[in-house]
Order: sequence, then structure tokens, then C-alpha cells
Amino acid sequence: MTAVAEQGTYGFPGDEVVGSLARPSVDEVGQLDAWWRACNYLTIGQIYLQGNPLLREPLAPEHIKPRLLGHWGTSPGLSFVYAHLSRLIATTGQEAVYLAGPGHGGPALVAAGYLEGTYSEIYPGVSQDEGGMLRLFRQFSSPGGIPSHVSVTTPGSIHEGGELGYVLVHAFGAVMDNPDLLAVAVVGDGEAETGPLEGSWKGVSFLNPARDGAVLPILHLNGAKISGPTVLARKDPAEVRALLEGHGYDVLEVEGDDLPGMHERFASTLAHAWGRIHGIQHEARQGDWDGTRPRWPLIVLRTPKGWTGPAEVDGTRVTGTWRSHQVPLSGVRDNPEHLALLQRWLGSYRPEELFGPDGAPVTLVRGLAPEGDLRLSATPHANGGLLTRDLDLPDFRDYRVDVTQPATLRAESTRRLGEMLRDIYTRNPDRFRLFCPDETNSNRLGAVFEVSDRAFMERLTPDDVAIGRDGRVMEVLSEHSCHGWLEGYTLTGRHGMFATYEAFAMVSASQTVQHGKWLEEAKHLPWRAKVPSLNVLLTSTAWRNDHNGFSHQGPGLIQTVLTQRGDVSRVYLPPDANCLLSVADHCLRSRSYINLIVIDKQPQLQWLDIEEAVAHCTRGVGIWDWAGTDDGTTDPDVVLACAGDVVTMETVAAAQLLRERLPGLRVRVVNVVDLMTLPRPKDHPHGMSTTLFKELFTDTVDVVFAFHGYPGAIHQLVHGRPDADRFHVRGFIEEGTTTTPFDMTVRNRASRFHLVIDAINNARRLPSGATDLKAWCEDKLAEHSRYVVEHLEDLPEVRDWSLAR
Ligand SMILES: Cc1ncc(C[n+]2csc(CCOP(=O)(O)OP(=O)(O)O)c2C)c(N)n1
Repeated sequence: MTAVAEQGTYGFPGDEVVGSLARPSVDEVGQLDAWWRACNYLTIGQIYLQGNPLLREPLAPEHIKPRLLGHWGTSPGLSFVYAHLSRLIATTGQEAVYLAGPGHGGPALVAAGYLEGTYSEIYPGVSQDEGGMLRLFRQFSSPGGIPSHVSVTTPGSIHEGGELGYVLVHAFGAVMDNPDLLAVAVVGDGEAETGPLEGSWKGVSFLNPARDGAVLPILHLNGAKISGPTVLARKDPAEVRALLEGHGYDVLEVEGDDLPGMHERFASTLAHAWGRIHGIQHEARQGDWDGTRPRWPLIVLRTPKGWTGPAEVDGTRVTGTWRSHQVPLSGVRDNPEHLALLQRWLGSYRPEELFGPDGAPVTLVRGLAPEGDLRLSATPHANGGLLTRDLDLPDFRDYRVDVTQPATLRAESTRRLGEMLRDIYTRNPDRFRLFCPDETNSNRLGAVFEVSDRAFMERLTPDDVAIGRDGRVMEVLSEHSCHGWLEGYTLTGRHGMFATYEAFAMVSASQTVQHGKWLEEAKHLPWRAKVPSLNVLLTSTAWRNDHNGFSHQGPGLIQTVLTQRGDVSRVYLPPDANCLLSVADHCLRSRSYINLIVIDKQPQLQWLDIEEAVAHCTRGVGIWDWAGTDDGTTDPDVVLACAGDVVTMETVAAAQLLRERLPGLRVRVVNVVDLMTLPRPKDHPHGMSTTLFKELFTDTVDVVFAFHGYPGAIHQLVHGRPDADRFHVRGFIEEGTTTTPFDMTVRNRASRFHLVIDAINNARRLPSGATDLKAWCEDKLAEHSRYVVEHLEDLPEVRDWSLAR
């Protein structure tokens, strides 16, 4: 249903602008259409041409790129929306970001940035003249050029859209605590079939119209994916409408391919949507809002896929079908008919009206764009580092656990972090949020609720606790949404943390990878300012999911992050609360990294006082003299290394057993907090020098390494270090069930008894008594197995183990 915007009906001062926006004059339609034609021309030029950019002579095979790479089908729809949004911004001064869900329509967004002049400002070689246009064409999808998607190189983008499904979560994250921002998000109808996108419509249930900006989703039903129909395009429109209305949207529909009718109807609908958004915001911000979730507008746009492209190729329908998805004319170089079709197709946009004799866009075309930073390709919101303000952080030492002696005190480490996050919320009411799928309390971070509720715009009941309209803690049971919201939030310059059960971080692992790629590429672009890091806290970890069956153990995200490039990947395994505080402080100050922090939430032994923790975390790795028997004068007989809280406890306990039962063995204990100290400096910037590596691990002594994650990760990290084969790694080997905490370590062969046996098996010198100690350990393991089955808990000597005397 096309909405007709009526003056005076939106309830905010000056709402008559909606009426004039809704009824573009003939000249305005002409300008919209000219801009759109120019954008389409440049889109096709990027896909096909390596010469003759302005068609000054008839197209010849040598003008055509040898490899035709790119996506046409979605592009005209994307640029159609872009044109109309630009007009709206130029008229109203609205701050906006544009997110193209089907990011494979990259040439359209690149062309738009070029028409707006931003492209040439950032990349002066791609100037607004014939030579620049040719460079624009030649660089696209070419070696040494730019990728085919709305990538990091595309000005105005915070969303690549390569991996489909995240456009709405990015949009919602971008507008949180950003009251003046409108995020217009085009959702592909294929994209709408993805799980993450399907879950992300719910963003409106968390958006506060008084404090947050607005998202305008535009569901682009162009009917097809790569080679088949889309579900929503083939559904009865009434069902689509009911679906979206069910999520709480006010659904507006525009359909067709007639021109100028489509311009007129879309302008009217967009104006109406904008009017509604402003009306909602005005009401909420004047204090008249009764707290009911608004019905935010959403546009369903039905246009043919490949709109304005060749209707038929070789007697087969192309426009309006899946065949227009990529390159509708594939044989242009060798097939004269295709070449002629391309000539006609490009000519149909009348480039001579759009570009002057020098190749620059004519005034009519240029005039559509808003001024300066309001241009969608120039908005600082899409280069969020420009807007980033440091967090006002409290002194993390204020949340310390007072440790007077290692391993004598148990505490829930994440609870201390929760207290710190609480105060970060208070100090930064406009630029910090915690994102968590329903587990803030479970993860012991609940102190944040002392100062902020969870955001929630749906109905509230008297049983609800810490939930409200004004809340800024983000809980939705979707790792995809939490992750994506945080990405949108940080890419627009604000700070946050995503806290999740370790195993279920794998749900959004692909987003971690994609975001890492974005950050990696951004580092090569001087014009992209650094953004706050993506901080991911993995808690409720594999080793302490003894109560949750064999589903809640999955430390795979560590492996995922450490395979990313060293300029973004950081993995920290703080062994206790004070180390966690130091690491968290560091991560929250950092920029443009993916910081993975792994620590369990259960009560755990505390090892270091706060200053020792700071020193240890600053180095990232160190010898724990007090835990070993190595006096440092000669190499030890064996090194026990550990990374991760539970395995650190097993390691220190194993060292104690060796100290007491095999005192002649020289054992060194090394704890690793920053996993990225292990690789060589040439493999990661945190990699420790060979000298330090040898000081810690020697270059010949065997190392029994107890690791929180999958053992292969350590082998990967120490590759290339002196005699890497001497690292014997124990870690999570996919054993687990509902059992006791210590039984998890036993099943994964990483218990203190296993580590003692490993140490004896690999020590380069064995004092007498070693064989007996091994046998004793085997007996202990057998005793453990009998005991847990009979008593349903761990042996008291293990359960209550500490170094307290
Ligand atoms: C998660 C994901 N799965 C698969 C693909 C491969 N892919 C690229 S484009 C496309 C079809 C997209 O269809 P739609 O969202 O409707 O976009 P449009 O039709 O506008 O091109 C697919 C499946 C992808 N990019 N991301």
C-alpha cells in the first residue's frame, strides 16, 4: 500500500516538509532519474569496461574487460533507494547511514560515492573526469583494485554485505545511543532467508525512540537469489505484510517498474516513513510518550531484479529473473550481438546528458547530493573512529581481589568485572553497552543492573526484574544479534563488550571472522579512523559446564580468532580476577582489534595480587616461581606451562604433587595470559623474542602444556620455535557430559594426575621415585572414577584443593 503523506499529520514542528517531499516536482523527478541513470551507467561501466568510458566511439571488444566480475541484479534497486534518500537528506538535513544488505551490489554504492564527489576526495586518482572514470571502471573487481562488494574501501559503508544476514543488526547497533541518526537498511529478499536476518527484525523491540536513533528497513523483493526464487517474493503479499506487522512494523509497500511513477510513489512513501519516524521521536522526546513500543515504518519495495537491464538475451528473459543476478551479458568480447546489446544498454541511460565533455557529472546530477558530511558516502557515522571518544574508565584496581598468598582464596572473577562494567555504564551513559544473550546474571556480570536495566520495549509485567524502557544493557537470545549490534555500535564509534557462553560464541563465529576481515582491511586505509575494539568475553567455559551435558563445551572461537591476521587478533586467558581486570582495562582502551577474553564464571582460586597481575598481564607470559621447584640457575628438568583458568589450577596442583612427592625433579611453571606471545614475532606483533622464549621454555627441555582450548592451537602457535616437537599439549579433546568439574579434566586427560604422568614421561632427568609416583597417579585416577560414581562429587582433596596451609 502506498502511503500518501499529508501535511500536518506527523505531529512535529515543520512537518509540512513531509508533504513537499512526498510530491516531487517534475524537475525533481527529472533530477532523481538523472542521478539514478548516471549511477546505473557507472555501475555497468565498472562491471564491463576497461576503455572508452564515455562511449565516445562504438564499443569494441578491446574496450571490454577480459574477466567480467560483479553483480548487476541488485544494483539498480540499491541506487534507486540511494537517490531518493539523498534527496530526503538534502531537503531535511537528516543525518543518515545507508546499509546495503546485498552488499554484492558494490558497484552501485561505489558509483554513488563517485557521483557525490567523496570518492575523488578520498582517492584523488579517481577524479571526476574521463580519466578518473576510466580508473573507476578499471579498478573494480580487478587485481590491485577494489573488491566487488560494498567493502571497507567504499566510503560511507559500515557494512560489507559479503556474508548476507547482518544488515539489520548492524543498522540497529549503529543507532543505539545515536538519537539523531537514521539508518536505512536495504534487506535482500534472499538475505531475508538467513537465520540471522530472520532474528534481527526484533531490533525494534529494543529501540528507545527518545534515546536511540531510528532504523528504516527496506525489504527489497526483487524476486530472485543467485539462481532461484525467494520465499518472501513468492508469498502472498498479505502474508509478508502479516509477518512484518507481527514484528511490530508499520508496513508500507511500493511496487512496479514504471517511470516516472516509481519515483513519485517511492518519494511519497519514503517521505511518509520519515514523517512517521520523526513523529514517533518527537512524541517520545517531548515526554508525551506512554512507553508503548512505536510501530516503526518499514518499506517493502518490489522491483524487477536487474531493473533497466536488457530484457532478453539470446531469446531468454533476463530482467526480472535470477539471470540478471551477476553479469547479464557474459559473452560481450566474443559475441557481437552481446556487444551491441551492451552498447544499447549503456546508451539507454543517455550518458551524454549526464556527464559533461570532460566526463564530470553535470550540475543536474551533482545537485542531488546533500552537502558535505551529510552525503551518505561522507557521513562520519560510517567512519566511526572519527567520532570515537575514549571511555571514561574507573581505576580497575578498585575492583581487585585482595590476594595475600596464591591459591588460598576462591572468588568469582567475572563478578569483579561486572562491578567494573557497572561503573563504566555510569561514567559513560552515551557510549558503552554490554551485549549478552540472556546471561548477564548467569555470567556474574549482574552488577550492571544496579545502574541500568535491560532494554526492552515490549510489554512489562510485575515479575520482570531489571527490565525497562530506559535500560541500556542489551539482552536478546540471539548471539547473531548481540554480536552484530556490538559491531554496528563500535563501527559508529562507541564501545562495548559481548559476553557469551563460550560454546555458543561459535554461533556467531562467522561474524567474528567477517568483522576481523573488515578491521584487517581498514588498517590499510589511512582515511578510515580506528574504531573501538570488538571485545568478546567467553565465560561459562568448557571446563565448568559439568552440569550442562555434552553440548556446552566448545572452545573453538580461540582457534578461529588466532587464525586471523596478527594486526587484529588478540586472545587473552586471564587465570584469575585481578588478571581479568587488567586485561579488560587494556581491551576497553584498545582500537580496531578483536579481543577475545576467556575466563570462567564459577568460584575459582585466585593467584596474583593486583600489582603482580598487572605486571604479569603486561608481559603476557611469565614464570610462576612460587609454583615450581626450579631455582633458575640451570635449566629445569621439565616445564609445566598453562593457559586458561582451570588448567592453570591443574598445573599448579601437578607442580605441588611433584614438589612434594618427587622433590628432586626441577619443575618450572609458566603461565600464559596473552596467547599471542607464543608465536614468533614475525607471525604476530605480540610474539615474544626468541631470547625470551628460550628464557621461559629453554630450547631443549620438554614442555607439558595444559591449554584451555583444543591442543592443536598451541602446536600451531609454537610452530617454528626451537624444537617445537617438545611441546606436549593437553587440552579440550571433545570429552564431556554431565559430570563433576574435576571429572571434566580427567576425561580430557588434562587433570593434575595426567600432567604429573606427562611430566615424568617427558622430563629429561628422573629422580628415583618417579615410577612409583606414576603408579600413584594411576591409582588416584582410578579412585577418582570410583568416587565420583559413588558420591556424585569430586574427591574432597581435589574439590577443596588449595595452597593454604
Ligand atoms: C550467508 C551467505 N550465503 C550465501 C551467499 C552467496 N550469495 C551471494 S548473493 C546471494 C543471493 C542474494 O539474494 P538477495 O539477498 O535477494 O539479493 P539480490 O537478489 O538483491 O541480489 C547469495 C546466496 C552469501 N553471500 N552469504
